[in-house]
This record gives sequence, C-alpha cells and structure tokens, in this order.
Amino acid sequence: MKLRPCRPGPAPLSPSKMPIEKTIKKKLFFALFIAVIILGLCYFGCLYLDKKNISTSQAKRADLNGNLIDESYTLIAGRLTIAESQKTIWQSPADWQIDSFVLADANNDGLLDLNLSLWKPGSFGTSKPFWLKENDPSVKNHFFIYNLSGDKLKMVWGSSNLGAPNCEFLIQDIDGDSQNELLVIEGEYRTATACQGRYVALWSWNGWGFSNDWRSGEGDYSNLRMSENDTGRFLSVDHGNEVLFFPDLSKK
Ligand SMILES: [Ca+2]
Ligand SMILES: [Ca+2]
Ligand SMILES: [Ca+2]
Repeated sequence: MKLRPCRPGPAPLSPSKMPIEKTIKKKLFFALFIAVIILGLCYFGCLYLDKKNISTSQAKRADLNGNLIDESYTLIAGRLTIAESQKTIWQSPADWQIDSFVLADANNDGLLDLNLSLWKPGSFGTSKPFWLKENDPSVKNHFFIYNLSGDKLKMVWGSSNLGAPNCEFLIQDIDGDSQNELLVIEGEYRTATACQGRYVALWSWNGWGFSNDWRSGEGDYSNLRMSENDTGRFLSVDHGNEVLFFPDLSKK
C-alpha cells in the first residue's frame, strides 16, 4: 500500500495574532450586548412613560394660598413645580411621576386644592399607618390632595395604592348641588400600553375620604371632558366610536 503524504493544513495562527482576534470578537460581542440592552431599556422605558401619560405637560395659575398673588403650577415630564413671584415654593419628589393635576375644591371646604394623580413606589410614603411594618415598594397610582398655606403644602388627603389606576380625572359639580364630585376613568395595571380606560366612576367627598356613588359597565373609555350645547355645560366621555353624556351615560 502506498501511503500518500499528508497535505499541509492552514498555517497555524501565530501566538500573538490569536489573542488579538479573540479580543476583537469579545469586544464586538460585548458592544452588541450593550446595544441590545440599551435598545431594550429605551423600548420598555417608552412603554412605561406612555403607560403613565408622563409625556404630557400642564401649566396653570391660581392663588391657592390666598395672598392675592397667583402661583404658577408647571408639570413637565412628570415633575410638578410650584412658584410664586419667580420663587420656587415646591417641587415634587424625584421618585414621583405625576400624570396630571387639577386645581379645584375636591373636599368642598371653600378652598381650592391641588389634586394630583401620581405614580410612586411604596403604598403610603410619609403617611404609612403605624400598625403596618412593611411598605409595598411597587410603583402604583395614587391620588393626593393638598392645600397651600403660605409657602407650605399641607396634605388634605392621600390614597394608598389605588386598586385600579386613574387614567383621567375631573373635579366638577355634575349634579348642580353646589358640591363638587370626583369623576375618574379607571384603567388596569396590567395593560402594557397607554392607560386603557375600562370604567367611569363617580366619587363624592364624605368628610374623611371619597365614597363611590356610581361606576359604569366595562368598556373602552377616554377623553373625559366638559362639553357645551344650547342647554348648558355637561360632562361627556368617548366610548369607542361613540360619545356618552353624563349623568346617565346615554347617547344623545
Ligand atoms: Ca398666592
Ligand atoms: Ca378644598
Ligand atoms: Ca355636586
């Protein structure tokens, strides 16, 4: 038997070249990994902001502390700043994300209140009941009401974690009895996109908190607003492609 000579294989990499290629590959892989992580964070960050309607901004002026000088209330990127005569009185904590605010008398005591719909970690914050040792660290929706006294905010009422997040809210006297009601569109925590309104609910101040007077059937609600026609002003809400009107949520 005739033995063939072995063909020479490819020349082995020089000991100095192989580590360089490996290093480059490692760096490329690491850069790709970091890029994927950043893109993922951006995507979920956008979903998070969109879900909580944080991109909205609001600006209002009113005299809540009664010194005849209007304060400015400016909400930008989830952070509220209150200023009077160019001096900042208060800024919301960095770990709060405020969806929206309304300046209205929620508890019907004759004083305008600052009403906030906000997201924050921890169920109770500074008002945690003494008998509870654990604070829920998950980020949930809350409804807080403040008065402004001088240059200090004083809490009138603050919810713990709401059972369902408020997508939108209004404070109006909708039945003409000179007492304001709180009207909200309630969503769900589990929705991954913008707050999807599932119910409309009517609440009234009972002296120490809010009592639920009415809740709609489940649906697709949005754009809670005051409307006007020949007979006066009234509340309306979009329900899919329809517009429903309060107080009976009928189509007109
Ligand atoms: Ca003032
Ligand atoms: Ca009030
Ligand atoms: Ca009323």
